[in-house]
Amino acid sequence: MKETFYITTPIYYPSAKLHIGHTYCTVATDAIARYKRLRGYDVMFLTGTDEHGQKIEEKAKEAGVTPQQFVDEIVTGEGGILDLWKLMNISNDRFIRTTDDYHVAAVQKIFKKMYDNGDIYKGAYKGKYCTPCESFWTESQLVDGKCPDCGREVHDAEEEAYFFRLSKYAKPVQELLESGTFLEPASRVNEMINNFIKPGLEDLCVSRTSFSWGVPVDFDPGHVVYVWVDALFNYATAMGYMNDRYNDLDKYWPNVHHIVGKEIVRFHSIIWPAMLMSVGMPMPQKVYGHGWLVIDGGKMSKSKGNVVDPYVLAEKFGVDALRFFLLRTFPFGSDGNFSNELLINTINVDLANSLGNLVSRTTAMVEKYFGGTLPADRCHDALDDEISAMMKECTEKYAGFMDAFQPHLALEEAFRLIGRANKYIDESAPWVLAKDEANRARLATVLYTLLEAIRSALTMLVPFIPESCAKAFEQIGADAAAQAWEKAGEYGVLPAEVSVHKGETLFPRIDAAAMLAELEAMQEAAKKAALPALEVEPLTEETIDFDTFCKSDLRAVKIKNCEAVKKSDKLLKFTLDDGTGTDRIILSGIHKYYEPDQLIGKTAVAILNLPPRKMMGVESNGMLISAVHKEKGEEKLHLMLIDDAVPAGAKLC
Ligand code: ME8
Repeated sequence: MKETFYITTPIYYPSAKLHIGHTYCTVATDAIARYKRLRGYDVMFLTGTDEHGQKIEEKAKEAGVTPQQFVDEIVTGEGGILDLWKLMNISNDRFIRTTDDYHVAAVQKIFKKMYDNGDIYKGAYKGKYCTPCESFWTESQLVDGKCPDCGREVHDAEEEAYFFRLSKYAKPVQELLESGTFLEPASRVNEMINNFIKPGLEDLCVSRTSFSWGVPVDFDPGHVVYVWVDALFNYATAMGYMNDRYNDLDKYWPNVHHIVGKEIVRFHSIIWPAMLMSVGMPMPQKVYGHGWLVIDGGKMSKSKGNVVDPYVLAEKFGVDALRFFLLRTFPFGSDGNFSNELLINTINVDLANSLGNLVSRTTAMVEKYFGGTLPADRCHDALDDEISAMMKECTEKYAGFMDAFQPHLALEEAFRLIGRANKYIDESAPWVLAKDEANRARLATVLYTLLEAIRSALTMLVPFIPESCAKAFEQIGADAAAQAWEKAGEYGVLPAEVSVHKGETLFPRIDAAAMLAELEAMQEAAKKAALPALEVEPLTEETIDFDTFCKSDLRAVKIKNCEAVKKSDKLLKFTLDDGTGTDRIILSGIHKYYEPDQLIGKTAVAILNLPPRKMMGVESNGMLISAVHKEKGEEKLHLMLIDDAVPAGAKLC
């Protein structure tokens, strides 16, 4: 029987569309799951969505739909989370939604079980609550008076609530954290112990009465289960814990590995083990806390105008290139600074130049010198032995890194081999060998060695760029048997008379300047789209008395003439009939909105008793009244024009 390997991503909040940072975790987990399948494991890869909680309830209200409708749209709607994972070629075996009936019923049973065994009790909660994070905090946990997780404002909250005896589990959880490799990277262990366990674990508030979008506590109507209790148990209910929908718990549970972002390590490495201890479940094998993708050191967001939409990036660069970039560039345990320049550079250097060129040069030479099929004659030398030794060494090291959840280091091994193979082309100079018939066996050997090195590298790259590898395997003539992991480090696997099939360019080189300009234009458009459609200035709160208002001499004026002021691109000079019989000159900075001819003959409104003001050498005596507002951030202006039946000089009051 195959050994099992169970791996999970966090289940995502469908409170908004996902950005490229969310994609990072799922792509990494996918690469590890694919690698384990390649190694022959019986893999269970679970992902899903975490659909309850106050934030979702509020967002649904704002959108004027029910919470269920709201989450359905983001999870299953067009361009939603399910579509995104399909697009990104995510190979999950199961998908759980916490609104699934079987999960809801199971969470009720789990809650009751912990209540019955005395680990959940009723009390009253007073504390600081962070709505976006749905977390209560104590005063001492706040950072500068704000939520320690997200840095946002918290507010006082009090409610009757159920509590989980987290304090009871402080010692066994600390022992678990200190033993072996339950939590990685190791730096996160000290963080958890020093920041959370040593200051003293307090019991955890595990029910809410202030909103209703959650799993109801069935023995106490009005209470809903705290979203994190509901969410964490997804990993078990999706395997059949406390339900009949699935029956895989015994098979997969002992080998469960949780991949999570750093900000939710606390939930997974302290609260989760404590609750599992309470219900008598074995501990997971591992929690791995990866870093964050940031932009200029800060969080990603659409309002910053960043193109962080994975749909856009996948369309521009290709799914495989995007998957590759995420895992090649950033050490998995640390934060990484995302930028479009880095993305383009990684694709050009690693995929277009190193890998793409190696495949296209090699297959082109097999076609050019041998019509596409190598002859069986061989003539080996020490360089071939070096490549073959490296295939073995790199694949072994790669496996060690993948097993340790270090995809960036594993990829380094694949590219060490690719780099060596490119150098081997220059050292062997096939184009020189091709000049002499006597070198035919040596030339065939050089090309065969190259095909073997490519095959070995592709086997390592399959979990990261599966579709491109399938095409490249076809191009180098590697059948399914030659793609097996067991053969990855072996030399001599392709048939001696292997045939290549030169195909499309795997990774076209990207014109960095043009692409950056295109992305920048998109960013600007996104920024604009995020601005409010219409903005008017808030009303002035300060009042003025009636007499003060009456001091403003507002009059109807006829526009007799209008012309642009020389050397000014803003100012228009108006000659006005104000009813006195003497022309009045007013300058107005509205040329951006009107051509002079448009306004001649119209009736406008002006305030006349302002002190004279000189602009561009011309004296202005008053001000024309306009209406101003903003549309998508852009200032709009309408000159106040009134009925032409109103005579010049009529007072407005
Ligand atoms: O936390 N870079 O859901 P979520 C890297 N529902 N990873 C990022 C990221 C970024 N910029 N932004 C978010 C939740 N993530 C809970 C999980 S599990 C029982 C419940 C990661 O949608 C984040 O670290 O807010 C987390 O691991 C995942 O995306 C889901 O975040």
